[in-house]
Amino acid sequence: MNAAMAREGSPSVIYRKDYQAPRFQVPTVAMTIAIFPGYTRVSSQLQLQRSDGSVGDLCLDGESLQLEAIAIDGVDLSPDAYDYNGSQLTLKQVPASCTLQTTVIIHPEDNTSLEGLYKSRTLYCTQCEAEGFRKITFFPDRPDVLSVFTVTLEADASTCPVLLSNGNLQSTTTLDDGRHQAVWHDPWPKPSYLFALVAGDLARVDDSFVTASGREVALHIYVEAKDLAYCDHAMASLKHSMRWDETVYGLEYDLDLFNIVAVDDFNMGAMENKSLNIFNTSCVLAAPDITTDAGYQRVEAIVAHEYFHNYSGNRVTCRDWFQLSLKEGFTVFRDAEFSADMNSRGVKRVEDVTFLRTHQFAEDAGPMAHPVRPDSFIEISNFYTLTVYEKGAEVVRMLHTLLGHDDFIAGAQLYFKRHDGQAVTCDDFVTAMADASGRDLSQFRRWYAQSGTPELTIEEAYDAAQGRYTLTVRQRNGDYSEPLHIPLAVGLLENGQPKVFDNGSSTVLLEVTEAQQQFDFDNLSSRPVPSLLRGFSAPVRLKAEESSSHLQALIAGDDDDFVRWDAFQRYATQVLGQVAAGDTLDEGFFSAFGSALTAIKDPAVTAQLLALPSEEYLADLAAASGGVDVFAIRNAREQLKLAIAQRFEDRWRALFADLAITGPYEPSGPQIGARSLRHLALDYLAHLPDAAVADATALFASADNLTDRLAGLRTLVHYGHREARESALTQFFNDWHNEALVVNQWLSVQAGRPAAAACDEVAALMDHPSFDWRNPNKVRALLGAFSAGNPTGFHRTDGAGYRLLADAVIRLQASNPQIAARLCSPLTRYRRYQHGVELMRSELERIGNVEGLSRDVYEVVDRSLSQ
Ligand code: B3K
Ligand code: ZN
Repeated sequence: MNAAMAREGSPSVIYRKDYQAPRFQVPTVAMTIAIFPGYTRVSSQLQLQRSDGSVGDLCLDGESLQLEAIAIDGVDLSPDAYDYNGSQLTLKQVPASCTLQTTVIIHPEDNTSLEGLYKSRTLYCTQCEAEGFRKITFFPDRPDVLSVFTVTLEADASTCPVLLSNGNLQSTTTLDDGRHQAVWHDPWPKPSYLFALVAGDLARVDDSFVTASGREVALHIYVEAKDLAYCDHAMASLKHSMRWDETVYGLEYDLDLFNIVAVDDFNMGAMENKSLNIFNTSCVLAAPDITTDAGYQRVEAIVAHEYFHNYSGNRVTCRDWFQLSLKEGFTVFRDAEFSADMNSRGVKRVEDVTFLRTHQFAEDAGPMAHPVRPDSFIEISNFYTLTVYEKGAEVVRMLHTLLGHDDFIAGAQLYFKRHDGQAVTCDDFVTAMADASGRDLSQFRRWYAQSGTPELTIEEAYDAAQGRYTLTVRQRNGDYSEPLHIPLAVGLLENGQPKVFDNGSSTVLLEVTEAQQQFDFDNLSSRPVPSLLRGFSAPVRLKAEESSSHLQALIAGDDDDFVRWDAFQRYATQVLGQVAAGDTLDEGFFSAFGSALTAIKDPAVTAQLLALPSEEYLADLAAASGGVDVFAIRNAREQLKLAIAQRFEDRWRALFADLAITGPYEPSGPQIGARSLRHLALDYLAHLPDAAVADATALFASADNLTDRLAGLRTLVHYGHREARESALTQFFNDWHNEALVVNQWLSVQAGRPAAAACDEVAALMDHPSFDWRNPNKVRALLGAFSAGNPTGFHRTDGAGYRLLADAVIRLQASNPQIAARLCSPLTRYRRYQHGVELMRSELERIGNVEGLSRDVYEVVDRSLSQ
């Protein structure tokens, strides 16, 4: 514990090892939720059954509820029969089987945490995962209590004509005083975190889907009337997801209605509430002028992700929140495979690996490092992390790789069948995989328990006389001594060509299970070049031979998209080192670059190949070897970009001209690929003095879609002179100020300008009428983009960037603790930098000293200061 923060009443730590099964079950719940201006009355009837059949105390969660009435089996309780301390309600001597009735008042209008029932603009909506239901009513608010819910909603009919909850609509009734009521019943038992309601004035898009067995499911997307034209892409994505889950996993939707509702103020992307998914508008609305290419793909992926949760999460849920990756890791794996099937598999894999290596690896090396299945937490909201989601998905992917597709699907089907309607653990998931495949996965389970990124060192040897090639593999797992079970997919290039193995493929799977292990390959007449970790078969840091000849051979001849891309990244990283050291640059790199630039098969692949490693990724590499100097990283990267722009200026110009799309905008693979390479060309050209201003201005002015318009704007703002920058920004805002999602992009482009002055501009934008502290999208677009995506601005040497962020965290920590805690993370990694360490630390201390600091922020700050 950090001394500065140790104080009385510090939030307590919850441990996985302390798990106890619930004492009471709640088979059914009936709730009436009556919404009035300024307050809402919630009456609940819980059917309670004590698991061991005895009489005893009952403890229910309830956060800041105003209790109006409480009764058991219709008899009001006297004040000495219960105790409510503001977060827990304790009832004495409760019968083994009874009905508890409570009535409470809550105030959604004042709920700025966006957890529980709250108001987003004119709309009432809920977010209950993980522990928001306790802000609505008294309940055992834990995922292993599953109940059948019947929900009666009441509200004013003119302001809230739409009343939605989970399951099927049973009845609607007109009441007195212009009010009305709807009754919803969800036949599937579910934990409280999947409860949802929506009340407001919404328009709706209708469609339907016929399941494999011939049932018709009504599909509705609810949005504000002004957004009705923006729902087609989400609807198409939903239907594709439903079909895909039937085809690949044999899973059919299990109700006759599926609703999606879009809300403006939302802490994350979306939420998988049973049959009533609630989405951040940014993850559901799509149209060429308001959505980028990446945005279209994100909508598709998130719609799929939430839909897939209907089985991986809802039908089979988590026993406790330590098991979060059970549903999240698995569902991210499922949505990634869906996106790979819908679009380009190789491109998707490289995108995901880039994201993981840049952000999850950094998390795993920082103060918030934790295993995929954490052992303890103070606030569960802090553990919706890249480790639980993305590394968790990699762990599931490794199972898929080790078992093969058919056995993996058999394992998944066994898991869904065996545990339908249950709340289970990550161990149960692996057991189903082991049982279905007959594989021993006992060592594999360590992936769930050990934090940090494993390091795999591979050495090679060739015995020409025997024709034998040997790979020696060593694994290191930080402080852990027990080796992991690592699938290592390998290929060999013989004379520049991928060798075809006895299995008929150019890949063999090696299973690394020991700290050090050797693998022999025989009958090789010449020394091969190894193609390692094909498809990024395990989430590890790979250390292997990196001579230019090796890298060149892989770039020229390998047939694995990931390995070719990774070889380019390694090569570029080496050359960036040469730039930084003032050494002569490796000509081989430029010739590999030139070849890739002339022989283009798939522009999307080429664009990924020829984009230099990001500053953030380079920072992660530097952190592992002596400390990060963000300015040195940027300088080297900009210099190399200039060199590349100069050498290939003609080619970049030709590409910029040739890749222009003449037809109407489509978010299709070929168009997205062409645009991404074209924008890369513009980005390189922008490094030539003033050369790209005309191109960027023309692109900005003539664009018929946001992707092009934003590429033009970003180039002008990041590389143009002041006049060009300001006039483009003014025009963009004037044209799009009515589209909130587009304004977010406008904020992000400015927050990302790589200059010390960006800090002052961000400060000024916080006072701009379009900025809104209550709206997480705005906070992320401005402060998130600045602190996590603009190293030059954020790390400016006078510490103003750190101060700005700390001020924002302090301002938000009480009103929206979740967003405040997330916002902190760029400060928490202060130890990895060569500069600014003390400045960052003192800002963290300033946050830590705030009186009554929220649990969320406390945990993040305390962990970073006491690391
Ligand atoms: N399950 C939700 C995340 C809830 C976050 C709560 N703090 C969205 C998702 O992963 O699908
Ligand atoms: Zn999820």
